Amino acid sequence: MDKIDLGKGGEPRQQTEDRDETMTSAQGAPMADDQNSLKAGPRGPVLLEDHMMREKIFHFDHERIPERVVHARGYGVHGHFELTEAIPELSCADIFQRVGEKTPTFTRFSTVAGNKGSPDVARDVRGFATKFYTQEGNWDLVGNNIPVFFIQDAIKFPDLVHSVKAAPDRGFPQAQSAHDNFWDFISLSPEAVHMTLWTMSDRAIPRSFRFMEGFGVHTFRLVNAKGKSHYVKFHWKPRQGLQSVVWNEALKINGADPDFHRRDMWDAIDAGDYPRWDLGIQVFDDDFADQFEFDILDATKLIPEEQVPVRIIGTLTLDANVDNFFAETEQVAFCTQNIVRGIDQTNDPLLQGRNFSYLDTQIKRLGGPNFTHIPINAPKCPVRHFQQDGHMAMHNPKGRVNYEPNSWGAEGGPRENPKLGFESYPAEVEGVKQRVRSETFADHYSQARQFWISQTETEQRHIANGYTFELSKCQEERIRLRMLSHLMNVHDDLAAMVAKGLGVSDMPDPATPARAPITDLPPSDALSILKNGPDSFAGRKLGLYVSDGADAALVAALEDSFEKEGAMVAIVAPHIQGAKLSDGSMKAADEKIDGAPSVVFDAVALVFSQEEGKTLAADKPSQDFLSDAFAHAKFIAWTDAAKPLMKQVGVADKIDGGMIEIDKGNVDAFVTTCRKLRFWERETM
Ligand code: HDE
Repeated sequence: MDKIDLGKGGEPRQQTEDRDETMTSAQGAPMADDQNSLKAGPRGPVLLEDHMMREKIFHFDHERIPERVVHARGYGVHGHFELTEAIPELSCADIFQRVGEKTPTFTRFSTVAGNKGSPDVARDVRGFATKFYTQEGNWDLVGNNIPVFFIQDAIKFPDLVHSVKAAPDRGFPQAQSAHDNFWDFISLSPEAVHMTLWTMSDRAIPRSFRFMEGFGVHTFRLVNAKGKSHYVKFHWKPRQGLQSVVWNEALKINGADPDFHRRDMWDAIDAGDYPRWDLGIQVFDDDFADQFEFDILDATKLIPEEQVPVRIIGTLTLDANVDNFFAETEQVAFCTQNIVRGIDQTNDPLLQGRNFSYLDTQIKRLGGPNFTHIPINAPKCPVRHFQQDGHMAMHNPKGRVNYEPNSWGAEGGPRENPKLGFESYPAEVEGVKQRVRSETFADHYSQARQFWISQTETEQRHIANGYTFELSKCQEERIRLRMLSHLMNVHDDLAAMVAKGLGVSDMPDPATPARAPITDLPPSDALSILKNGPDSFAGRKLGLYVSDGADAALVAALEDSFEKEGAMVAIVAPHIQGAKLSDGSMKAADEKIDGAPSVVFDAVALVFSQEEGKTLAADKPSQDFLSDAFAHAKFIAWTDAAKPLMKQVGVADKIDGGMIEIDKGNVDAFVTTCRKLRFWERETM
């Protein structure tokens, strides 16, 4: 049993059993009644004297902190990083020295534009920020799921963000870029065109956080113990493979389950299916930087993996959900300036601006300079310095010495350590002070074209549809045409597809490039999702729709095979109580059909009895379940009893390679079929 330490002048007093469970005020005073305020008579006015009520309501009034100005909606999880290849020749960072060593981490995934309560599957960039609690201090890799950015100079960030977020007069649109202000800004900022190829692609509507890549975006430095520097780009490669949803599906998921991504992460970790990413580095030197077609300091460009291969040096495993969303996910404060010895900054003007912004915004958001005392932000290595006081100071050193140099010997506190301490790489700097954009940042289209030609036809179609959808939400023709004039510089096919989608027959003149000619670069497979999809159904979810009287052996075989594959199976039934199967057993349902549209599953199976099959054919949610699964190119397993429903939604005479008639004998074949992402051929049939 805990003792209450009364501190100086008091003997610790034994707690009583009663006291252990007793609710108290914030001052520790036991509460007798938390249901009624203090009144003058049963029907009289509430007394100002009621300190219990006032304290409780005062605290509630102050429960909220400002949401992040961008990346407000996020989801954090704990994990660890394990080094698989030491790189002392490249970096003296402690985390990169000992193979097999595990470093604790906290990762927060996020959307960018939407408010804290916005839906998860908005078309947007995803943040992928990881705090490594290394033995030599916290290192934050604050990345995105897209390797390039919209702008080249941090001074444009407030404009970019204002343009994408709700318009200041009307306070909408929320969590989307499909509107005039965004495309007005983009079409006036050609440097952003490359990034929009990515955001119009399915990368911006990931199936879940587990199936997306992460990128540090900027070029950083690795510095070894001898002070030698190499440039580096950081990559996260998901062991789960890459996977996205389709746009019509995303729109419906947002209605069916606005928490789709966070629920997916929570469920996977809760079930022990821990997602993993390999940490890759692209390392290069000044010689490469000098001969590379683009400026390595320009964050609107990437370095193709064919030019500098990604070397895997470790693995991130996310293995624990948070205990308290506010304390951990909301209060975590990432910052690009949190780097450790062996890792350093470069002159990328976007990165330099970020280094100012993150610390600045944390002070406002978390209320003062002591947010490093909050457990989620506190380093797990010793922290010793002379910073003191301020709001909510939690670490208050004892003793009289709070400055240095000092001559107090051992009681004089911490000292600098030139052997261990952080040293900035002594890069040479010279130049005339001027407000300019480097000429070397001027090619805005070549890598956009490279991205386009690296996609499969299916992906190209989705990108063109993405632009068409978004630009169709722009009411100003001048904005639609201006954007089209940029797409003409990217690729004729893309421009033609979007023009057709918009109904534009009179093409505008192509935009005048800041630098010509636009170069034809070779395709890069790493840029495609479909060329890097998973090779199993593991981690994905089958929606197994069963009715009363459904073949119990078939239901069991499906559950068994999908679980062996490492997949999840959700039982959907007409009633939440479940379905009585052919053998008389009761199969409990995870979801009632109305609450589990097929958009929340990766593949579906329809296992009905003949009689129920006829009834369900007339049921609207059942019709939507099948017709959406079909429209979203999903794999569908069906039995003869599902025929009336198939006829009803008009797919009975469209049976294709993605629709498998199943019985107990070919369940494994259905699993194998589902390993592919979708039956994409259906989209063009
Ligand atoms: Fe951020 N960004 N950003 N950003 N960013 C923030 O910091 C900013 C940029 C990214 O889960 C803010 O604590 C500027 C690129 C992530 O808590 C803010 C510029 C990349 C997160 C900020 C950029 C990112 C943020 C808002 C242009 C990918 C969420 C709240 C120079 C490499 C971290 C906060 C989390 C958050 C500023 C551009 C990633 C305002 C000025 C490029 C993942 O400080």
